[in-house]
Amino acid sequence: MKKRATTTKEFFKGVKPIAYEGPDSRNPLSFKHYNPDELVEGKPMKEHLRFSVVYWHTMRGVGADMFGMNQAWLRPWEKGGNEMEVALRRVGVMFEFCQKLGAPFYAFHDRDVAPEGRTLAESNRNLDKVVKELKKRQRDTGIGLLWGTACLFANPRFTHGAATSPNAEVFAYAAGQVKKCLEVTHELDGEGYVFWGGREGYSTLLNTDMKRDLDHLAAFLHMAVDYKKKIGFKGQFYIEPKPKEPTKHQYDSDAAACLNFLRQYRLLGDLKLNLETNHATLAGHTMQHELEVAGAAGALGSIDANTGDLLLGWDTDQFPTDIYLTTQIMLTLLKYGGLTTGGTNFDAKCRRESFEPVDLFHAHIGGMDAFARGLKIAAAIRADGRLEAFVKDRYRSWDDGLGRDIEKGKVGFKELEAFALKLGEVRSNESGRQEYLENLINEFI
Ligand code: XLS
Ligand code: NI
Ligand code: NI
Repeated sequence: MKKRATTTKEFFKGVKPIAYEGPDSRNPLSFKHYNPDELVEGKPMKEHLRFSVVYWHTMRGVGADMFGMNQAWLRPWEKGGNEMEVALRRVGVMFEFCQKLGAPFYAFHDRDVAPEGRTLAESNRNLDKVVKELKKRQRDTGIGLLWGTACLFANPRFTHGAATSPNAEVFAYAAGQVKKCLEVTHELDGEGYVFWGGREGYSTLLNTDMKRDLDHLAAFLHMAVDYKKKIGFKGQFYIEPKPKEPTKHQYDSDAAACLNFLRQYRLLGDLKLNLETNHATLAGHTMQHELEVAGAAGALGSIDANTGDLLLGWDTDQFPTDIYLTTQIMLTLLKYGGLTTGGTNFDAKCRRESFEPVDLFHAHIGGMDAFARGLKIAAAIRADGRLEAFVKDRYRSWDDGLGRDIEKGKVGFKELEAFALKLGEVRSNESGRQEYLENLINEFI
């Protein structure tokens, strides 16, 4: 049998597989806290965290910003050959990176992995060629696809949105693109599929029929759900909230808005939420708030791990290094049973100034260590039990008597008025002890 010769060129020379060396190590290319097989609450860290590397920033980032739309970096592996040749070469780079990092998953947009052609048919053909290579590398390395998604925001045809474009032809084009991307995600055994409404919103209400836009967006998602069933794709669907940027307002503005939309259009059973820290803060919330909103609705699916900058007002997509943030995230994730189909997806990019390939390793290692610490700290807080006990005790008036009767729906306004009249005045209100609790958390950090 003739064996196909595989190119095993090494792109990150000088970087060995990143190993756990413990907190005393001074090696920047090692984990100080992320120890994949270490058990936390009886489960290996790697299964709690399910790290994922994104194609768009890590492979396709060029260091561009609003005042430098030009390509600030040209990675060594991007040099030489036509677009398709580079796309195929890049697959090897991506898998080498994930393998050396020890990331079990990756994620992509269709247009990150393969160049867009002159027609949808040509784009599909390009995609098929790269998918073959992706599939092969997945098989060779055991690295899996966390989720796929379609880029429905970069090409000028999507200037007015995709599913919410005022032009039905654009809707059709987007549907064709998502159909293909679902097939490809299925082919690659993706664990999920994400809908991020890049331009599904408006820049001015003067030219917008909001009701119609929302109906169209729901119709689009229903078609996707139908098609998913048709092809037998079992991955989880997610919707990713973001309030603005690139548009002034995006319909999927935050977790609560998404849940309301999904509920109104009877889609709640089919989609969970993929929550991103920088989107939460753009919406005026904390990431933990968004996770709690989703968790309470049984819709907590996956996270895009990054962070914004307090002094910059846009989606800067920085790598998360703040232990307080990762602790809060892990506290809520553990409370709701942890990640199952979802993962900790680094939708994050190096700063324009950090232009060397090795910076990609520093960035991901830092993010993984920050989450590992957050996980361990959250587990320690839970094992200690004081925080949970405090909250439970704060609500104790609901555990029996009056409170239990209210929760059970046994009493109405009439009975409660009678109770209040007899009571005269509420007997005691207790301190919320915010400062005490903040100190308590700091005991563990
Ligand atoms: C952009 C989004 C995007 C999605 C995938 O702000 O975070 O990267 O995660 O389309
Ligand atoms: Ni994202
Ligand atoms: Ni984002």
